[in-house]
Amino acid sequence: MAKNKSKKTKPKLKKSVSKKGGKANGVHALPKPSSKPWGAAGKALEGVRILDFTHVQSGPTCTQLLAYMGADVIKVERPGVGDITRAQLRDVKGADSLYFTMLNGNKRSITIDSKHPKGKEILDRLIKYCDVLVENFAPGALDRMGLTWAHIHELNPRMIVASVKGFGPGPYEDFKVYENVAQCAGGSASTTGFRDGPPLVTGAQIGDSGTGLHLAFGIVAALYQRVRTGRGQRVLAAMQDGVLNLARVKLRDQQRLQHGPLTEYSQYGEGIPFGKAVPRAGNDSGGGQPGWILKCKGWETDPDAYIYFITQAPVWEAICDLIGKPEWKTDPDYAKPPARLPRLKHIFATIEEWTMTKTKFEVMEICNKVDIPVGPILSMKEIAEEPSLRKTGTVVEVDHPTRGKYLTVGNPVKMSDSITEVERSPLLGEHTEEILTKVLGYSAKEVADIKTSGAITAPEKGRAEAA
Ligand code: CAO
Repeated sequence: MAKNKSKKTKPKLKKSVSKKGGKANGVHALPKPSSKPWGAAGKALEGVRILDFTHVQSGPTCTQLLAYMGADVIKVERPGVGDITRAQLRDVKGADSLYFTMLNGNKRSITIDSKHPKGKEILDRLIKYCDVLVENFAPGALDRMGLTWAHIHELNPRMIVASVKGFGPGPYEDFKVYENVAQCAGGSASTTGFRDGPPLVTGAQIGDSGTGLHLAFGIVAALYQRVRTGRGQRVLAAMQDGVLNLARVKLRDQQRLQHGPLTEYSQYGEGIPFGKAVPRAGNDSGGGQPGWILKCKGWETDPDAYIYFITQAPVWEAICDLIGKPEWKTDPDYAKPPARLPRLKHIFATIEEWTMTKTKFEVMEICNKVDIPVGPILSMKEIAEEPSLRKTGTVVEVDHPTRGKYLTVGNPVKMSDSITEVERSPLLGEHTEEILTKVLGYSAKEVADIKTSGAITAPEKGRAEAA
């Protein structure tokens, strides 16, 4: 699956809409179905050029996905420094961190000082060349660089300007935001954790990567709309909004609470009254099928020897047989879902007596044979070593010139006619000259002048070279 970075040259943009085989205007104006073999008709976003002004995690997640889909992503980084994550959580001395490499695959890197007059000129050329500018700077930073919407739209009315911000318009719009701030402000933290403990943040980066996903969706939709309108637009994904979208079942429960207790929450069965807001529900299932995390064989020494067990109503009888409680199939206290709700704690404790006699994989095997949905708690070590994830390209090993081999997450979306080939992340400024000459058409002499101007090199280096 992994592929070495190949030099990309300026792609010829094909007409997005053809009159052949459809109406002249609108979404039906499609070309005839391709007769090329599946996967040989180019990638989904081939020809789309992204000016990637993102850093840290949320924005880079978005642009990496677009790159996986075939877009040409040109990442602009500050000379000498680059994306701050290149040096954060470093595990190999002198090499780009995994934080950076795992979020910036399939991209090209150009260094530009966006506040340098020559740097601004290069950026203006890139704006004219690209289809989408993606950024996740602090509120106002893009404007302070002179890259206002008015400026961009005047240079390139077709350009889509896509931003991640912490909050949407309102009292907090000027605030800087990181992952956990968004998890807290988006309703996730207040509804995660155990009832008698403090709010918890989750390991899954729903604020950063989750919002990057939302933004990618917005960009693709804007590209599609542009086919009809011919003009770009601004796309905003606020991290608070993205987290809330992912936590929408809890807003559902907030409204249900006005009509009575949440009977599927285990606190109902325990006779603990509900307050005014949705409580933390531990490992209760978020849906209508009660579930809980149960110990499996080896739990005393292995922190991940657990399984998520769902007591889905249609397979209740199979569960009773498995755990040696066939009498529960007809017992009025257990036979029907509403009768079970006040007894969930006891039910799961009983199921756990059975799961503790098996490994999580044995439980998975036995339960799935009779259609009982269960989820083994997989450690990251197990996931990294899982052959099926390697086979599908979800976990990919890539080679990097300074850090060597590393694992990354490939495209989680699999498409039958757009096959992702995962490439390593670029070194800082690796493609600066290539982009200046082949993409923007600067001559060798102009590139030499740009180099000494300090617009693409770190200040000290620029001065030294100029001297
Ligand atoms: N050349 C010159 N200057 C550059 C540059 C370049 N190529 N790239 C960035 N800069 C400058 C910016 O212009 C900005 O300068 P000013 O403050 O003078 O305008 C400066 O670098 C810092 O940018 P920033 O404020 O965005 O960065 P920060 O580290 O202070 O804040 C973050 C980081 C993430 C909190 C903030 O960018 C933010 O809130 N972003 C939006 C929400 C978001 O995406 N959060 C998720 C981050 S992942 O956890």
